Amino acid sequence: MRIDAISIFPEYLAALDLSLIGKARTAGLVHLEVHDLREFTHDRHRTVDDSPTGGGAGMVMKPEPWGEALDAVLSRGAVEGAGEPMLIVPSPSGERFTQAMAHQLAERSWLVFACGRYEGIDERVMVDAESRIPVRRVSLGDYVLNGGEVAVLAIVEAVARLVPGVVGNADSLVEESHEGGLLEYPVYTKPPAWRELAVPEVLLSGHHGRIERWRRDERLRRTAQRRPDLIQELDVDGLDRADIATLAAAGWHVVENGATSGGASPPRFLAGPASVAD
Ligand code: JEE
Repeated sequence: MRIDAISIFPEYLAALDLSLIGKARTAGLVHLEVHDLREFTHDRHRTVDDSPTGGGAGMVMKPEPWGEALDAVLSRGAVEGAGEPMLIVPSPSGERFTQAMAHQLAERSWLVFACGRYEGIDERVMVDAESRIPVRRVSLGDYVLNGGEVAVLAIVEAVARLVPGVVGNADSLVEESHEGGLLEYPVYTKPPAWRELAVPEVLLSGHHGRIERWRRDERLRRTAQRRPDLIQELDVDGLDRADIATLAAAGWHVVENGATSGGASPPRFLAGPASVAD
């Protein structure tokens, strides 16, 4: 996979050379190039921003350096046989970045990231790029960052570890694919007692079936506690009797939707402590 990233803070993206991306890079699995947007300016002050047309607070990134930077990066990658590019533009108003999106991006041979700063990039840059290549505006989450660089660090790390051969332990990716909409179970290592805190007895029992059951119960309890949105999305048909008992103890009960006709079994869903009848 080839990755190009354009930023006015290229040193910010140097962190990608560390972590697992560094290894992926030396192994030739990921080819990363970071570009300084200011190299594509022509004035003495290397200006990349200007006031917002129509008024408003802050500054906006000018389209001309972005247009030239993207033209240069795209023509270079094409010559070097990078395949079909996709432009990713981090934005507070983008679609939410998810693990599902990470998997989609990991399928592509070439990703180009445009890191904005200030109040963002003149919209025409994305519209112009969209006339030639697919463009996705992506948000890390509902909080405000100062620019796109941190989002690029997160997205590249999440995507690159899905590229075959990058993550050392292939088993962890297999395990991740079985996570099925629940949070993780808690993990422990030696020593079995530390600062008067014991590792849960069951994990030392060597009893595989009991360990699996305990871990699943922990996942259900933690998800019920912290992420009711994920419980709401669970497929009730995929739950066993022990799951249903654990969820009931956590305040989530299976409810049958009576308003169904015919012989088909009525749809069932989970109703929680805070679920509002409508
Ligand atoms: C890219 C510039 C800073 C701050 C205006 C008006 C936005 C831009 N999850 C995420 N949060 N923030 C970003 C992100 C922030 C960026 C850029 C991504 C480029 N900035 C910036 C404020 C504003 N605000 C009120 O609503 C919120 C615009 C991001 C990602 N990915």
